[in-house]
Amino acid sequence: MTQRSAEYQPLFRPQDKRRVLVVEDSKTFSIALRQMIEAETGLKVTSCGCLKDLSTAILRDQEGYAIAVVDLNLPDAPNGEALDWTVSHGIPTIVFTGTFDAATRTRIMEREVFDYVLKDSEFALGNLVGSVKRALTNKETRILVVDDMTTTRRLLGQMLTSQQYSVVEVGSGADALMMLEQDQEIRLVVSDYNMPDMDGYELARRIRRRYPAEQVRVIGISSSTDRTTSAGFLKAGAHDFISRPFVLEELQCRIASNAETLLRMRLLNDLAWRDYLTGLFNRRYFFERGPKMVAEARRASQPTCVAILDIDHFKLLNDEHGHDVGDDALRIFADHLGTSFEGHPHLLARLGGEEFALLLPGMSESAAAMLIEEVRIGIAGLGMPVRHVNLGLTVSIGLAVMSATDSLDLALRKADRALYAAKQAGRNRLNA
Ligand code: GH3
Ligand code: MG
Repeated sequence: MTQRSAEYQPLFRPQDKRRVLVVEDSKTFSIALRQMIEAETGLKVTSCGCLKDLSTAILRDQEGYAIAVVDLNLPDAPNGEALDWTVSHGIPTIVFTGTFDAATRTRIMEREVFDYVLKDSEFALGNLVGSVKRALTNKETRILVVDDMTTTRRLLGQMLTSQQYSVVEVGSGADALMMLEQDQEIRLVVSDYNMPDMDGYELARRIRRRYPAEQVRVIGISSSTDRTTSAGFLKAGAHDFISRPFVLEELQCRIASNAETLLRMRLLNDLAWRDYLTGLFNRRYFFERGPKMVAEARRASQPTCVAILDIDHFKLLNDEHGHDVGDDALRIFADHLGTSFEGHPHLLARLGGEEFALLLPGMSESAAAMLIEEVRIGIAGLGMPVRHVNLGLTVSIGLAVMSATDSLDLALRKADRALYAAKQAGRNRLNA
């Protein structure tokens, strides 16, 4: 089974500045929605009670609206005009409505809305907030659509794009396997059954052989009326099946439930493998993934370097500014390290406290020393401002190049000895 080299990215992203637009004339609903959405998504809500307010809100918009929640019946817009406004301004929209019939459904569906939620029970608000959260997280799920028929492929791609997913399309099973190799962010494959080079079953089987289910899930689709088609897909390792022509709500729900399972798995992985304070990998992941990266480099006859980075006089910093500032400093320092090594194959982890480990596979000692030295000088120059106070933070680093037989453990001990010498020699320096 292939271990995809893409690392799990943490779900928490830099602060999203966009707002959520709520267009609702009932004050009670509007206030409750604002409170729930702000508490559960962390995004600020702009509330509008009528179409006039909505047009002003759209004109004044600075950061963009991530999603709009729109009531179909407003005092100055009784026929869903507010929905036309948000949709025509390219804002993904969830309809929140008390009236629902076949004609309303058709109207809503024609606008390619993200979702609709009925105000028909005490669960309505919870359902709506759930839908808002999905609209915000769906872009985290990249879906590969596989179908040799361009028109049907495009149509499905478009449906998924309006569901805010990140979508990639290919026209054959072979292209799908190649795309999965190239684009390690793909998590869900939605494949047609009938394709000339390889049918959907075969593709599902090959995907299952190469990737574990927590990395890539497969959903089969077919217009066949033969019910054994769905069974065939499931037997071949697919997780779900959707019949064509699609009932939009069914498609949405099935994709959403698979995407949610993937996100939950990722959250669990994050809990097991990430450090809670900095979001970097933890010691456990470093020793789980590190030896595999070393082995890959050895197979390619390339060297690997290991470094330990330890913040200088961190205890003093805690004593002087308090533990909370110390925590902030660790977060900012970790972010800085993360960005500094982007673009180079590497594995960075917080070993514990103010100590970080760095693995640089395929890099010679001189190249590693040059790269790390640049980072060290950058940190010393920056001084690490936290809460407007320049902490004057510096870092000492021990570097070791791995011999052909060194275990990761041994290489880290060598790096640790070099680090000790760097501290003895006066700190704020790299020692190899
Ligand atoms: P040196 O330059 O020799 O490395 O000295 P130091 O003070 O950095 O190292 P020492 O090992 O003496 O102290 C490390 C301090 O880091 C002690 C501990 O309280 C603090 N620390 C460890 N983990 C955390 C954390 O998660 N948050 C904060 N704020 N402090 C932490
Ligand atoms: Mg220290």
